[in-house]
Amino acid sequence: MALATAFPPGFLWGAATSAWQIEGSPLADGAGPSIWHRFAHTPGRVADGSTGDLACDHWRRWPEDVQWMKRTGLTSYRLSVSWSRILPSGTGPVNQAGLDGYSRLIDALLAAGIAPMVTLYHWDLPAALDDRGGWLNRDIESWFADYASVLFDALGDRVPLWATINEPWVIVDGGYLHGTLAPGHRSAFEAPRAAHHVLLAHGAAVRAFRASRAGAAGVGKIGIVVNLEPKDAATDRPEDLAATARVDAQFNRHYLDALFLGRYPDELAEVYGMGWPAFDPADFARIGEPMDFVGVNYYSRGLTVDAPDVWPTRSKTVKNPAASYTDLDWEVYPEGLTRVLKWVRDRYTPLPLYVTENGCAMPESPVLPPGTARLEDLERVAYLRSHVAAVRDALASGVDVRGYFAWSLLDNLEWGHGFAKRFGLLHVDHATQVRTPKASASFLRALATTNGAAVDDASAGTPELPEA
Ligand code: IFM
Repeated sequence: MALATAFPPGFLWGAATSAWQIEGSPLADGAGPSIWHRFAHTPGRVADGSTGDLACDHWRRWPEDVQWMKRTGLTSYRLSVSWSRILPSGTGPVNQAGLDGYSRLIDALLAAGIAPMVTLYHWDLPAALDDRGGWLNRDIESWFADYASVLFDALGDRVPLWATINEPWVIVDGGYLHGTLAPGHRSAFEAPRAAHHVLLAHGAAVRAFRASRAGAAGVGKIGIVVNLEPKDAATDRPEDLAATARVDAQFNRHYLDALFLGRYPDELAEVYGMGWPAFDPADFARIGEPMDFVGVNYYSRGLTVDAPDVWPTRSKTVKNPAASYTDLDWEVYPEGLTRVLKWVRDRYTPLPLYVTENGCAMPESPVLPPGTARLEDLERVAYLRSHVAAVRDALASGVDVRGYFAWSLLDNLEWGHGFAKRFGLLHVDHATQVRTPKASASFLRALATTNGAAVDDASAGTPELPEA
């Protein structure tokens, strides 16, 4: 007898990845270097000295990886395209070999019954554009729209879901405010300008989509992906409440307020001080170009206290002694996912939402004992189960959620942390490139094959994956 499910028909069960984190071969087939190629080759920038030169070797092993997706039962797969594979200099001539690589992958996904969601930008800006100012140059609004148009023209007939930008907060906070991610700048003057240009570029890509053949014909949908995290004050001291409002503005509201309310939160002037510019009010109409869905990446929450010495938000996250934490020291807090989904609906928009990333890094060995057929990552299964239940709670309160994507298909390059932090449904031995399924892959398969009913089935995740 089929189990009852609370998930609507057609709900997508997927996994997500990004180009730089898995592809490897960054300069193959005519590609130009990206800022991540440069950054990772700069000594001291990536914790364990890892580069994307091999990563998960997905650029060459994609047929095998599609087989793994099939075995995992995915109904959708979220990938990103590397801009400098398509336009090696960021603008100008198209590199057909790069385009062909993604085109083949999309055909293989469709043949396997897996709907692709394609992200246009997941942090790997062409290095040539960084040389022209990168996200600090307002011309990036048209550079990005031109790049997006190449993809819409080439792939638009086959891609049902497009995401313009992945996680604007990370692009800005890591890349331009704290310098922990490429291109590694640290400036309260640059960060708000980079953020504004990211948002303008998003709006321009949405307009380019509507003007494209596929977009004009109503083929495919387009949205943005934001990372959200409830910020909760650790106490009710007025200082902690004010600090929480500042960091909530800087993390959560900065981008969605601009996209849906046509303004920036007041607290940002306080956070960025002298760095905060006067923006042209007319820009908000360009930013707020109507889109079709919002993607929400959710991992954790931030329990917040006032911290006068912490630049520039004067706030910091503290530990919850009652909670468990992942290998990245992120609090496991599933109810936060229900909260952010409801919050987006209540504060911003009734548009369909997708959980475009959710998952956890857990301490797992880089090398498995010989003969290991499967890794029993039961903590990850518990994490995914509780978060899928949180999505069900959001659905029960009327939020229009259309899909859930686990981060990530493969153990991959976790940016500045290198290979040390493992998020995969499949274990990857980075010396041999052997993929070994984890129990979480079986759990995702159970979710996909029961349309979510397996969330209540304690044995889901036990069976081995079937052969392809
Ligand atoms: O690995 C990242 C991904 O690239 C973007 N979202 C968060 C993930 C885990 O840190």
